[in-house]
Amino acid sequence: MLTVFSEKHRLRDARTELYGGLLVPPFECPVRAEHVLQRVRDVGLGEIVAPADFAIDAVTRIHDADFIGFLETCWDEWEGAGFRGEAIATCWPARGMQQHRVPHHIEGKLGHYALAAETSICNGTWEAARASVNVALTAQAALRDGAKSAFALCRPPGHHAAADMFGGYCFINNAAVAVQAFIDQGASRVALLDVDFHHGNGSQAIFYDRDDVMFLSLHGDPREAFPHFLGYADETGRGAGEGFNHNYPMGPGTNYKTWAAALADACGKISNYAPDALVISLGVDTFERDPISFFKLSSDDFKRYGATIGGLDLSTLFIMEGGYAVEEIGVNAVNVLEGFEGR
Ligand code: OKP
Ligand code: ZN
Repeated sequence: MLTVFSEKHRLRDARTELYGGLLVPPFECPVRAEHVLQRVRDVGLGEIVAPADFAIDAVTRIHDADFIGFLETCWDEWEGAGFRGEAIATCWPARGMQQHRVPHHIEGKLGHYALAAETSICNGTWEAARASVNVALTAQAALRDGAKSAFALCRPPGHHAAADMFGGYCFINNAAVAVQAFIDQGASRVALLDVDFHHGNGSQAIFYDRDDVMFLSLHGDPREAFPHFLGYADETGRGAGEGFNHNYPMGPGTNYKTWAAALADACGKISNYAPDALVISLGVDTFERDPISFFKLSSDDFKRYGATIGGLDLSTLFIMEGGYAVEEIGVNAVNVLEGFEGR
């Protein structure tokens, strides 16, 4: 399987994450992608290529132009305002306040566009996010050109990013942009299956009203896990999209047996939908030793479920999302790809 990777991911190297009331080194760090790349090499998964440059238009098919403008200039505006740390949102348009007026001051803009406070914006964040979506689009183009599968080794991740919101370590929704590219190239239906530990709130929101994209997510119950305010089982879609959104929230300690049963159910729905392409939001933070998650999958389980996804026999694009047990992230992510290939 082809892997697409950009060294520009290293430009996303924040010093701080707000965690438990402390500013700690971010869980979402550059070495994650390097370990995955090393494992791709070690097992000889296939060719590794750098991304092509895509016009921003593919991104603004999903994201609002003003939000993209904000990401581009946020760091300069923050520095220009005289702040000395990294850019962190500290106030929001909470209940009863104005949701739709975008403030002029960067502090207000951050609150308008952020969904959470853990994700600091620093110099280089925009360039890395831009490269990450180019990775996704390059892998997508390989499928358009006839490849049966491809691996977009994206970093930073994307599935929490909505049309006009960043957070949860995500800025541009790489998977959503790739899904839209398939549709724009003529696909009638695309399935987006999110196996990251966290609910893909951004992806869900982006496609919630649509029947040409089925979104399915297996994740930690939002009552117990980030992003806390979306991802319940009764969120099934809206309008034309009713019945095309499927959430599988699961509780603390969920083991492979339970998780795999949810995956089997999701795969049945994907099969019936008969999509022209399948996009996988591949987070491996379902791992038993992940430092911020509570599922109990072993490294072998990743190979097992890769085979299950392979059994769908669909054109499949893997998009890297989370996974914070950095020593094991390479084995776990590539196990999914090897399982998919029947290795
Ligand atoms: C990004 B991705 C944990 C707080 C978690 C943010 C998690 C973002 C995960 N106590 N805060 O879905 O892997
Ligand atoms: Zn995650």
